[in-house]
Amino acid sequence: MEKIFVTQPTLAPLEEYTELLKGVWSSGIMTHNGPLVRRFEKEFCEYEKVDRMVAVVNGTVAIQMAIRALQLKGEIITTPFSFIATTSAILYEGCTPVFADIDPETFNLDPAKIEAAITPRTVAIMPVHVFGNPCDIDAIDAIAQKHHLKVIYDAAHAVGSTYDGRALLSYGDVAATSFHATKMLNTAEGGGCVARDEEVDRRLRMIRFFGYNEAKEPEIDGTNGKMTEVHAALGIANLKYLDAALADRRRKYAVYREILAARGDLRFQKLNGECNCSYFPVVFPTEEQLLKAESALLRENIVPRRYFSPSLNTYTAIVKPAPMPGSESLASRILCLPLYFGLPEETVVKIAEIVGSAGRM
Ligand code: T4K
Repeated sequence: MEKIFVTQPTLAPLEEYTELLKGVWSSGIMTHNGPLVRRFEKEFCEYEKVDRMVAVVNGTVAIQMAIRALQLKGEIITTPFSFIATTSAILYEGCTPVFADIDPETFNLDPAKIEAAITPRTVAIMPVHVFGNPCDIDAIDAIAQKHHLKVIYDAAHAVGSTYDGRALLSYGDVAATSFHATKMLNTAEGGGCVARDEEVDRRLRMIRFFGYNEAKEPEIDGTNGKMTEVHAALGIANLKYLDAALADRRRKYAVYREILAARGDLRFQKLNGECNCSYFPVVFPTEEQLLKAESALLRENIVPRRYFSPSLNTYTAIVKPAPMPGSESLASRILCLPLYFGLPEETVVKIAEIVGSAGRM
């Protein structure tokens, strides 16, 4: 029996990708902000209706570059319920991550907890739109304005989500997204920064290219964050299928919800806007019940994932210990079920039925 993984990349037909590669082969332009990178940026902006996007090597570097472009030095308030990259990017840029706890309903940072974590050293807030679910943007904006803080959204999961009729990526001083193979839109490895300000966008473009300005003089301490033409070609090809992938995930998400709601003791993420439904997280009453459901799925060769466990504040080799009861409790009880374009609907039903009947008290 073939294994069913938590996700699979959404890929355009191979011929559509190779067609784009013909131009790369004939021109020999592989990288350095070539025509396909520029085209990917343009088409992505048109799709998301954002003014600008800087395509980079991956989502982690996108966050690092956002911190650098905003010239931040100090404490950045962030969520403990995320992938390690959110915290490690802050540390990598020489800043200090300070955790605030989450809203257990939306899984996103709780604005009240953000405000309580502010100190004289706080320079920014870095919330995550967890699983593509919009953060409480209005409350976060109000706190940022009141305390003169920058906001970088870790928008790794946010492509295709909207809030108040606008792309989720359009919010924040910078929104840093990921085009990793497992994301809604993929370039195999890749990421992007959407900056509100033209000047920040200019700095991002310099940082991506060793810190060089238009005259090829180093104006800023940069890095090599360039996306290649081969990766951009994949992004262009896959972008055409994003609408279909979004509709497909939303349909399967609804099927999961309907079947699993019947079990009565499971909780689901409270959505705060138009979520892309890129993941299907389900919260069990106890970790023991989660483990029973996970074992039942694994016996059928179905591989769910415990995103995000453990809670990042428990990684005390890299962060200062600080209890985060809301995040720790959620992290111990949450399981993401397989959800991707091409996953047959009868498999969704089968998975939901296994979880629906596994280890109920
Ligand atoms: N911020 C947040 C909130 C994030 O979630 C992430 C990344 C980042 C920042 C940083 O963005 P990047 O620097 O990665 O662009 C995965 C991804 O590696 C990672 O991108 C993602 N978040 C994280 C949540 O999940 P793993 O350890 O789960 O990956 P892996 O290899 O176990 O893949 C999961 C499943 O996907 C596999 O079971 C099969 C399938 N898969 C995977 C790959 C790599 C494929 O079908 N094809 C593939 O090529 O981390």
